[in-house]
Amino acid sequence: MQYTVGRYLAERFAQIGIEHHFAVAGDYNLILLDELLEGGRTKQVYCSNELNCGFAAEGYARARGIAAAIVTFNVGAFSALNAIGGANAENLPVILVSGAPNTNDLGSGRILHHTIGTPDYSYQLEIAKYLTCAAESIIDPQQAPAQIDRVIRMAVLHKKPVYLEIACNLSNAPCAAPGPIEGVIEEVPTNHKALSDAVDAAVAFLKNKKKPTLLIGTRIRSVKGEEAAVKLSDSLGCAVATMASSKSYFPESNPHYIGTYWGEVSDPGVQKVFDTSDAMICLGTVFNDYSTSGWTSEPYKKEIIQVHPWHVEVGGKSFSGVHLRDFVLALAEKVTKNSKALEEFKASGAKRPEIKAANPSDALTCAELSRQIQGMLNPHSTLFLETGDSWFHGVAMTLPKGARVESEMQWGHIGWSVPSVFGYAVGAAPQRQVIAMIGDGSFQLTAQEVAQMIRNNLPVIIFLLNNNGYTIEVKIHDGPYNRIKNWDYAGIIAAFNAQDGEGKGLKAGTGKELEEAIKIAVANKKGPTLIECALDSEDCATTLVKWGKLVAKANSRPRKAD
Ligand code: DPX
Ligand code: MG
Repeated sequence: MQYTVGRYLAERFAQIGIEHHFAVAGDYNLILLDELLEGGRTKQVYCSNELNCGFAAEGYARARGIAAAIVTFNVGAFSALNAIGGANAENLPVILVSGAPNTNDLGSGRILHHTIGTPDYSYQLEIAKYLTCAAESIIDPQQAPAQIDRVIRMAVLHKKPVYLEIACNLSNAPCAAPGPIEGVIEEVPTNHKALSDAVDAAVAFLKNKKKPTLLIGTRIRSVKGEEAAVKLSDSLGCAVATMASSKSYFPESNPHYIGTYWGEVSDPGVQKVFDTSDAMICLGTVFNDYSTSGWTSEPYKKEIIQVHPWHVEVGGKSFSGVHLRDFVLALAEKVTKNSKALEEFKASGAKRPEIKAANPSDALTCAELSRQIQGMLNPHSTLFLETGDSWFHGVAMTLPKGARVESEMQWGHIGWSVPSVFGYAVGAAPQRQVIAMIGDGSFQLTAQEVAQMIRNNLPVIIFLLNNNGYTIEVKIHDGPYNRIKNWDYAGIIAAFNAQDGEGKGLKAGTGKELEEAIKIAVANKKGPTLIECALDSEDCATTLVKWGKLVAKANSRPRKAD
């Protein structure tokens, strides 16, 4: 078979596990979409707009490890780039492919549609370079295979998004056939000298420490270090906590697990154990203003062992070329058991407060909503937590083994979860139960993507927390801008269904109504079910109020005098 640029790309997609790619059509990418389809090895899934297309790919990457989104020039790509920034922040390899001007127009001085009206079309590539770890413009079919392979390699190695633009007259241009995929995706091996020196330094650091602890951060997932962390905790016997953004990245059923470390809003008893630990081992952690509750807890200011995806810092020395997983496994072989932190935690008797069942006919509260969602979770559940009060309810839940949580706490784009949960459901195994907690304000940004869940018969269950506005913002800094126009959220599903959809829209105003709605949602396997949950606008997690005040204080620090 004669390969073309588009078919070469399709073949590479199939070889790296991209069984579906997400797309919005436009005249700069139509031939490319044809070529991708004709290869027949990757399916096309359509989105309502390019922001959603980028986030759908981001969600697919959460389920499958890598994803692709295909968009048109400027008008499409610029919307998608927001989601690509998110994929970068969240360490998810997404390949963004944009159709681009015809090669005959390059350097011609002509003005093209969808551009800002200058004859220089290079600005999209330049912007993409800031947001990705590799960006290429294909203007010659002969060079296309090497360019495509280079961006894929960078995405796989760095677990970050990449960008390709393909001149619209080149997608069907003949090019070389793809060689073995191994040469593109093979991992770089850890450097043995750096590894053994890093492990020796860590063992020396831990030697006279009284209370080691293990903290799990977001980057552990992208480098597949989760099982290694369990081994290290077994050898060390210490207490383990996850950060809020890494909930579910360490099994909560494991006897070493004590809860979420989130500064002042940590799970009961966890902050004390970690703040008094003299040897925190931080695996893939990222500390920002949100995760430190407005800089009120800054664990990285202590002496710690900081393990990044590809380098380790310990005892005042930095070791590059050491893969997180290799370091953790090698350290697990050498550490001495020290269960002091875990014993101290157990002796404190601290545990997550149990939520008591509400009177079934009382007005629904967010506590009752949390309790019922907690009751639904099983080993096959994945719970998406949208930015807002949902974070705090989800983080406080106890997860059965195998249950996963997805959130986007670094980028924090409200509306992320609707398209991301769509993309995730496209990529997830059929037995996965996909659930999302989404605030009313967030939903209004990207609601259209529920229509794509309907189109693809995906049984996603959405809990729409209708508290009449931006409650998290109310707690950070209130004003009239935190009130939003109410929608008939459950009612929109009928509009999206039109003549052939199988989505369901339900309303719950009491605990009893919620219980009934959940039963219907669980039984609906032919499409999404949205349960609109009526909540009082002041009703939110107590941790949100506490955290909101701390973040507000950090945001309003006066400028320091010169
Ligand atoms: C904003 C946020 O209704 O959730 O639980 O009521 O807060 P809660 P909602 O979804 O409201 C979300 C709202 C407006 N953040 O409280 S968190 C600012 C913001 C953002 N992302 C984008 N624009 C604005 N995070 C894209
Ligand atoms: Mg709200």
